[in-house]
Amino acid sequence: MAIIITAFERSPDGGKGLARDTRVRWALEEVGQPYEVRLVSFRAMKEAAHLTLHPFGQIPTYEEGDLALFETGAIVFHIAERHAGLLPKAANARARAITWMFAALNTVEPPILELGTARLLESDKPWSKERLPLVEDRIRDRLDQLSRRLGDADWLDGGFTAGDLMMVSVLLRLKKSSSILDEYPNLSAYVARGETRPAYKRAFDAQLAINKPPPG
Ligand SMILES: N[C@@H](CCC(=O)N[C@@H](CS)C(=O)NCC(=O)O)C(=O)O
Repeated sequence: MAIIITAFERSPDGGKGLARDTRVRWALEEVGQPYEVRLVSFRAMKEAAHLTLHPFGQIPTYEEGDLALFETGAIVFHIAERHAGLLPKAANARARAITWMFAALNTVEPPILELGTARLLESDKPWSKERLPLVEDRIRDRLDQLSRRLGDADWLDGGFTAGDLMMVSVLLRLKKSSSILDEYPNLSAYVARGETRPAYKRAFDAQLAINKPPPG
């Protein structure tokens, strides 16, 4: 059954791979599943047809036959459950990999997203300059802990899993927007390891092909 995902017709990041369809593409590439992409404009995302797929009017969505999903955590988990390659077979290792997916989305991503909000939406506020270092320190708190846990391992728990896919995806936003990640050489190397995976490269190139600015 054909898999169809949605992505921005024109991503605000101009193809840096930060739009969340990239992590879904990456998961599909890791498990070798072909997929189609339906591009949506910002306006179409808020219209009824898209809202039936995604109640919050966002991308990405995932359709497969009569199944429609939203939320990248749920989508990547679904892909990982259905196809070999992203979750270990052993029950406990599998549960731990899923735990890392949640940790990426619920514990590490929020302070990173907060930095974007602080910079983009609050920079004109009189308190913005004072608040920014606090927001950055909340990211450091999480990265200190993550860095300690990763240590000198390649991946968070044995071999590469959907937990790493999600964690690397989350950290990539930081790499492309701040120098904080550079303070953690093992996390920088971890992200670079993710980026060099052939499946990530294919996912990145596919989204770039849509968003590349026209020459000249
Ligand atoms: N928690 C959601 C977040 C989805 C999300 O924020 N999507 C962004 C693109 S990466 C979006 O559609 N932004 C446009 C909007 O919210 O209007 C997920 O992980 O899928």
